[in-house]
Amino acid sequence: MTVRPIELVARRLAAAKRVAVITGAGISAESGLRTFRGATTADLPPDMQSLWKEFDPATLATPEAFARDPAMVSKWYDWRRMGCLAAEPNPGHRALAALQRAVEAKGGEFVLLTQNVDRLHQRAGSIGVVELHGTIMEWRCTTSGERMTPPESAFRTYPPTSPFTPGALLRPDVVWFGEMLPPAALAAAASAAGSCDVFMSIGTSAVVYPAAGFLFDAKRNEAFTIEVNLEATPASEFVDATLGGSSSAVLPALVRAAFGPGAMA
Ligand code: BJW
Repeated sequence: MTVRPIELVARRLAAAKRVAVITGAGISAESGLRTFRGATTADLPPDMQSLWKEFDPATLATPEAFARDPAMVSKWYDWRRMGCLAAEPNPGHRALAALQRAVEAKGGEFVLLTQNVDRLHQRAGSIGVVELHGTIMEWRCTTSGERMTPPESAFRTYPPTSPFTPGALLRPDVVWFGEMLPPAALAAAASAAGSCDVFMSIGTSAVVYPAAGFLFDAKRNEAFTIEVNLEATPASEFVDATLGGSSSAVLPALVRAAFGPGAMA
């Protein structure tokens, strides 16, 4: 009898003592948040249309873009922050929180690494999430580095000024291209990738480093590697199992197959 990939993966997950997961923008797509690559402009408000027509989102995620036009970049990030606040976690986020509970309930270790800045994993119940690219929910002073959580309404002016240092600005506490990832997050990710039995890569195009490299580190350490995505990525040919489809459908089915229907309750 042929074992379907989901059953094979479920068996591996159920047997694993240490599980590490990395997520990308795809897991939040069904919460209504846009991914970085392959985006369309149809659902954008009129004052943001030109931004997206003129720029690839990835080209706005640089310190150079912020230095050149802090008003435009901070407005774009604040618009995205409003979108994150309005979004709700979807069944994919909830399934990973359930997976963490199931693994930890049997004495195992679970680490969730995310490239996402939206905090939807935490709102779905995941604990100890490692934010590799920071979070849009906090902003920091461009001079002192002090952080704050802005109110749940848009800033009144762009760029927002820092309450910490006269004359300084606030910027989102995210990691832009060319910037270092938070050292503690990097260390946690390296440790998880180096010690897990199962490593899952979910909803990421697997092109941005160093995040994309953790799957290969895990594979070198003989972890069983799994990809969940709508499309093939540069990682696809290297993983041990591919679960094609939307993370909001695949992940709940996987958690039920591994730990029983009650695991998603
Ligand atoms: C679904 C789905 C559904 C849709 N279900 N799936 C080694 C080689 C080459 C270059 C480098 C390297 N090491 C470092 C670099 C440079 C650079 C880099 O990686 N460049 C490459 C792009 C070429 N990396 C960096 O600069 C990093 N810093 C660093 O390395 O510091 C040291 C250093 C300093 C100076 C010089 C050199 C080194 C920092 C990277 C920071 C990335 N920041 C961003 C923005 C964060 C803030 C923000 O949110 O705006 O992070 S860019 C953007 O891409 C964002 C994301 O986290 C990241 C990854 O994107 P992700 O999550 O994969 O999303 P998408 O849109 O790409 O893919 C979505 C996927 O979901 C698709 O596959 C869909 O099919 C799928 N999907 N719906 C399942 N329902």
